[in-house]
Amino acid sequence: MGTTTAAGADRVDAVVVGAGLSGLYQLYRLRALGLRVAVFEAGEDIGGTWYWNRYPGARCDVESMSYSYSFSPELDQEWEWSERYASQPEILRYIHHVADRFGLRGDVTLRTRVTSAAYDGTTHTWRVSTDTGRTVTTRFLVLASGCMSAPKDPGIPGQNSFTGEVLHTARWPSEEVSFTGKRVAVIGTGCSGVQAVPVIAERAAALTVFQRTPAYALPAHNRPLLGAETAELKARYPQFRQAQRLSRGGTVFEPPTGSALAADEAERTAAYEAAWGSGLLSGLLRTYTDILTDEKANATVAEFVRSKIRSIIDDAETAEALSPRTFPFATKRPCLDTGYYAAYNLPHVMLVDLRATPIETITPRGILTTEEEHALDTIVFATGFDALTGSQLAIDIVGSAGVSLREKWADGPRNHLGLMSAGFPNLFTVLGPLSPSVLSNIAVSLEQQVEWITDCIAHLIGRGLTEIDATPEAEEAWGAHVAELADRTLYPTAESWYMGSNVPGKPKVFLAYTGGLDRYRAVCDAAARNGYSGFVLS
Ligand code: N01
Repeated sequence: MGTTTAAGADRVDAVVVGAGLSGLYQLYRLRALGLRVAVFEAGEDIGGTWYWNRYPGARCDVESMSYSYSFSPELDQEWEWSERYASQPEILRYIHHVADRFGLRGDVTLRTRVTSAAYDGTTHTWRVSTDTGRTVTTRFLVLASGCMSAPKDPGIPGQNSFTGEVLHTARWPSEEVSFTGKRVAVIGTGCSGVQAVPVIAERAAALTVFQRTPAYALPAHNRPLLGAETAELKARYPQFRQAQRLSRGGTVFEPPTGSALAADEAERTAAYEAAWGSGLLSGLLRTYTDILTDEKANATVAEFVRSKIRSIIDDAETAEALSPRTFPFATKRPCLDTGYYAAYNLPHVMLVDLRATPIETITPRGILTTEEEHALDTIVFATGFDALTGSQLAIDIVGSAGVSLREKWADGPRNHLGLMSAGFPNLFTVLGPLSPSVLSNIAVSLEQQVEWITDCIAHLIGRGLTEIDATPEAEEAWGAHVAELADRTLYPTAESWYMGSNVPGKPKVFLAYTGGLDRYRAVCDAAARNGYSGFVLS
């Protein structure tokens, strides 16, 4: 028998998986349609990415006044960001504020992981099951389970044998972790490792960083925000938000017009210096049109970053080991750092280059490389995620023909517009594969997708329809289009999580839409305007 609150009901109109930024906004929108919505969240609290990734130094790499919801002008005016780039605790406070302000918590069930979902074609409903034994029947199912939320198994021999403390940046405990007097290892030098290293270095007795592939890390130039500048932006927030929505990546900037190769060296260096000084993650990418499409143009930026690394690091051998040379600039996501390279000048911070001396095994006492055993008290895994598809495939989802999503996506994700996969009616994804998601300011992307999904559901309800499904033809065409656009760039040349290369056995497919959020929005809007072309409604 049904109950009155959606959180405890066994029959609802919509189930949303995940109570991060996407899931909470989806809840807000669907509730505004008058639907009964149940949100399931695996964490002990809301916040998603910003709940789980509470490692020291965790901070957003998009400016705080851009990386926030835009749907409420009142919220925009009342919330005060304290820093140019918000720290994890501040973003989590913001998410809590939003949940309270809009009364969202009541429909969220915490500590509950969705484990399976099966579609019943006779009743046009999903039967959703959780690890707490709940089963809920729903017409609509929205996966807002995150694009970087399934931590990757580091897959290092002996990793469970270590007797000291083991931490993962993406599963950081909520209680204080003390590094005082400890010998600490960080494995992994992607954005998480790059942010954590300088902060752990301040606290630990000794820090050893185990690096397999060096990253391109750019200075954040983070600083407190001045009241006058937030007031100035707030005065024109509506226009700013609109410009974000219409922009290519969800941040506002003047697009470049010229080729890096058409500029002479002095001109290029001046442009790169200005970009380096801007503290923007995409500053260098915005200098010229061909940084991501032309190897030679890209090489000029890559060498510029390496020259910066050499200028910061005292020891030439360490500087060289930290210099990325195996993939073009930005084909793996660059990192925004505060004091990362300078940390290696500290006497108690050491770099182990795993290309030269790979890890043989983790032992009860520490980490054994081909060269030596490093005795340790704490190991921090900053080894990344099974990105974009991981959180969806962690759920056993079975569609209308009895085929599972895992079977269907065995050779890579297939969907239309990154939103729906054929054979899985009424199942929508926010920030999923083959959408702009990770290549954009996700705060803007998620609003666009949530709003499209909400409008679609309203359209169905308004016309007394019960089902929407992507057509196999549209899905085929979308997959080919996404791949074709990616192939025009340098992205597929790198072994990256964008390509699924970081997870053994994962199909190597470029997982994001490179055409830009502006173009993507136009395609999605056109599909809706044309009566949801590429979809079958019944
Ligand atoms: O993960 P990563 P991340 N032995 O996959 C290494 C977002 N993010 O958590 O490159 C040894 O980038 C691996 O080496 P390699 C952002 O989108 C944003 O750091 O595979 N090393 C690599 O160095 C980012 O891109 C922020 O050779 C192993 C590292 O671990 C994404 O999340 C902050 C290994 C993993 O890097 C992922 O970042 C943090 C092994 N067995 C994250 N396995 C912001 O600033 C893996 N590695 C907002």
